[in-house]
Amino acid sequence: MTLSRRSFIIASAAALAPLAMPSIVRAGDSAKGPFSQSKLTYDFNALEPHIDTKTMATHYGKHHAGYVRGINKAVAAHSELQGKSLVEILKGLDTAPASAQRAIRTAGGGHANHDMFWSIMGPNGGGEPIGDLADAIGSAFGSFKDFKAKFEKAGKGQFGSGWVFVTMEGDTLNIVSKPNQVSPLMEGKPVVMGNDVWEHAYYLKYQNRRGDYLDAWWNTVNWDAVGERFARIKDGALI
Ligand code: MN3
Repeated sequence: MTLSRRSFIIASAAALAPLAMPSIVRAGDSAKGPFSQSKLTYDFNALEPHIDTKTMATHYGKHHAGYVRGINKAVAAHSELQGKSLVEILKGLDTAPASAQRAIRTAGGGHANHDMFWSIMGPNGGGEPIGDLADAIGSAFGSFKDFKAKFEKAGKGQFGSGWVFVTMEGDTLNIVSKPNQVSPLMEGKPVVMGNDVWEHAYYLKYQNRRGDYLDAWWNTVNWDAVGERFARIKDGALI
């Protein structure tokens, strides 16, 4: 085998590796810290057919990894941010050094939003919430069906890139959409759950049909994981 042929095979194997990875995925090249991607607890193909494998691999491995690099770079360049948690950094956006605010708003928000997003999905998703979370959804929105309709409407109505979130405001759940990578944590509001409505989250499979993606996405939601977040938020955690 020639050297170039051998190099080609090695390069090809490396290019395919993300798709063939086992359930625990390494955090990419964000090892310099302080922040790193939470490891996925499922394979890139685990959310098929609702979210396709290639979208998952690119979204986790490229988009999210880029946000982590961006916030780590901002922390390295600003001693005022060092030693703080991501939530503290996001909450302190308005008082952060002016030269760091753009990175916090985009990369910092992007890291928090995506870590939340991966954590509330899974291969056995779908169905309905139970217990306290179901009760809170009922009191805030009337019914689970009404909640879903309102969430999808907010996701569809977000012009351009952004997110739709369920936040906790006082004792009540609320649905808000935000542009780009803005996080409700920047206003001190905890995020119970959320869906990414950037085109990179769905375009390969759904093209311009954001509504179809929003509708299919419910099949990926791990309500146990959302319920755990809700319980932690009720206990006072800002996540
Ligand atoms: Mn995204």
